[in-house]
Amino acid sequence: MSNREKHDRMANAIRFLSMDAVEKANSGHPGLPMGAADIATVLYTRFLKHDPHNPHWADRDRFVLSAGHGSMLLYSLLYLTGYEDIGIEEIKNFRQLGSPTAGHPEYGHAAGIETTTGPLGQGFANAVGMALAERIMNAHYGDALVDHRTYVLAGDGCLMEGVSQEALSLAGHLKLSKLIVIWDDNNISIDGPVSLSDSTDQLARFAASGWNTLSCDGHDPEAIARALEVAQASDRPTLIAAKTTIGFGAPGKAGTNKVHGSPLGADEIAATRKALGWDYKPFEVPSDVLDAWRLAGLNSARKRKEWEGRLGKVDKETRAEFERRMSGELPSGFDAAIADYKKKLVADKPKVATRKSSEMALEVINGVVPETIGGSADLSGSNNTKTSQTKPIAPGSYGGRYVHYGIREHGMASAMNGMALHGGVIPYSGTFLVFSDYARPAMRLASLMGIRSIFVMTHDSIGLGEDGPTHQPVEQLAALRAIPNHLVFRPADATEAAECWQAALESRKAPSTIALTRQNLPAVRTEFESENLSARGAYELMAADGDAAVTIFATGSEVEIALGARTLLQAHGHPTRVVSVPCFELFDAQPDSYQDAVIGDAPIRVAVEAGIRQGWDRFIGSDGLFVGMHGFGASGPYEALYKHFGITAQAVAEAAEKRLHQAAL
Ligand SMILES: Cc1ncc(C[n+]2csc(CCOP(=O)(O)OP(=O)(O)O)c2C)c(N)n1
Repeated sequence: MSNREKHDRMANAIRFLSMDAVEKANSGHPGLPMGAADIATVLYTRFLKHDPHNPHWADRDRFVLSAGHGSMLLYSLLYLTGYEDIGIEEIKNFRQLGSPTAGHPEYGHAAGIETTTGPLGQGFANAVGMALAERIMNAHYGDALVDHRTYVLAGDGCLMEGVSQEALSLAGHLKLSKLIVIWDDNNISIDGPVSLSDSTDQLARFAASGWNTLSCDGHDPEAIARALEVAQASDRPTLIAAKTTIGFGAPGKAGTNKVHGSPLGADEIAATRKALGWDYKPFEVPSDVLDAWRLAGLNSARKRKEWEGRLGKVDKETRAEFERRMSGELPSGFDAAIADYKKKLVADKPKVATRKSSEMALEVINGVVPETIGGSADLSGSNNTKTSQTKPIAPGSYGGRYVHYGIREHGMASAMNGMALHGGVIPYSGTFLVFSDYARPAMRLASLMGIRSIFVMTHDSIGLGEDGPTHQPVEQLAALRAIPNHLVFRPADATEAAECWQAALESRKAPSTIALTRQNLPAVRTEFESENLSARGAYELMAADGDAAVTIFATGSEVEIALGARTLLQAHGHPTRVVSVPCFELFDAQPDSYQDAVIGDAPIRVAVEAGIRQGWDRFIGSDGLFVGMHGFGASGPYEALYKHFGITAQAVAEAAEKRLHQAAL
């Protein structure tokens, strides 16, 4: 059999597994796997450095199927090359409940799925973060331990999404030369030809941002291999436009949108079997083809062993540190450093904005956790994400610890996810809380994947003042709290800021948002507590003098207001307790007995937060009092705004007293 015949049979195995699995599930996307089968076969048999039997090998190449709807392409590859998690039963159970072969690839379902994809463009932007993390780790550990590539298969949809522009311009700027994006250039999307909606010269667009750009016939294995070889030698990231026919091989539907996202149907499948000379039953991969694939799966085993040899030869300390970083464990000195710092804070009682408190905490953290990589979407001075340890990362120079992401919130958040997925680094980066809306699709995916991306969101309320309602978040805290598995922190002072950072870093399976103020706040925690009280989600900050008539719940900058209201109420003979609520999600994770005790049984419950009410009924009940925002903010000095919107100690005390009087009638 000629090499070409062998290649064709191997690629056809992907095509038939994909069309048969989609047919059996009666849903899915056969077009992309059929069209991109030649590209994938060349990549996985001749280029990708991976070891299906040691799938978590740190120095493996990463492959990202950005066009996640073509999930059967990835599942076929994992099965064929011998990944244990995906056997033929899993292929047959495509899209069934509980099967790792979900509708779109989901991180954590099976080894070899490097990220969750489906929302178009995300995978591409994740890959930029993976490629950056690789360079950062390489700068620390050298070629002997870290020297791998990141490959992406992207569709027209990925390239049309706005996030692709942010991702590609960042990658081009940073000269991430080990990033290779293969564009499945088939000119078809769901509505029909791409020409219905787009006429961009993609190669020119990428070239304009400093990419190496190539084109090839995506059905010619040698042409694909040549393009990949050129890409590997590039000093810039590479885009390969691989011309393909969607649904390649299906006589009646190839090249049309009919094959994009629905089963081909029995007749068309039979015709495709005939056209491609595939005389096998559904899900049957002939032994010569399966053997060839399994053999290809062993291609890099030697490289992996050599790498292990090199790892064994580096000094013990470096090796232990490399392994610790890749495992995601925090260094042993972390807790002690936070404890010492908290002691200092209760002595100093700094009156600073929590964005400054966050910077102060980061100064301590970055001193003991060398893998944190900071950044900002062009708001470094406002987000306070820079510390003395975080020198900038620059094109071709990756030894620093700070990424100037530019004004690219979405690309930033998605790249951070890629960095977290890559491992060895812990990404944190910031923008204004109101612009979390621009980053939200990636923040949601971080939650779905359960990864440790830490989003620093400053200017967290009307407290930012004069920039006005375009910049004043109102619904963003509630909106972020609505994302499952997302820790939303809003610390009240420097001690809580340190505790929230500690909890965020310790949260290995959920991302965090840390919402921080622009305005100064007094220290509300004045006694040293070794326990991380903020990690309880909510705790009694100040007890009532006597049986509580009122409980006031507050977060962040409004804790000061709650304490002021408590003073007023107590002066009027109403014992009042104050509960600080730095994180709803962590509170919900506490035992019922703890939650009941914190919520308490005071007859009047009030919540104060300079945002909308949504979510607060869980603390105050539907008949509770809420002092906060009921619409958009306004431009003005922040003290005037708090008065204007009625978020003051006076207003809280008056509302509670009114209720107390009503109750007494
Ligand atoms: C953000 C986002 N918007 C919309 C979709 C729905 N969608 C899935 S595939 C697709 C068309 C993609 O076209 P292309 O990338 O060319 O894939 P192909 O048709 O070649 O399979 C769309 C609109 C999505 N998955 N993600």
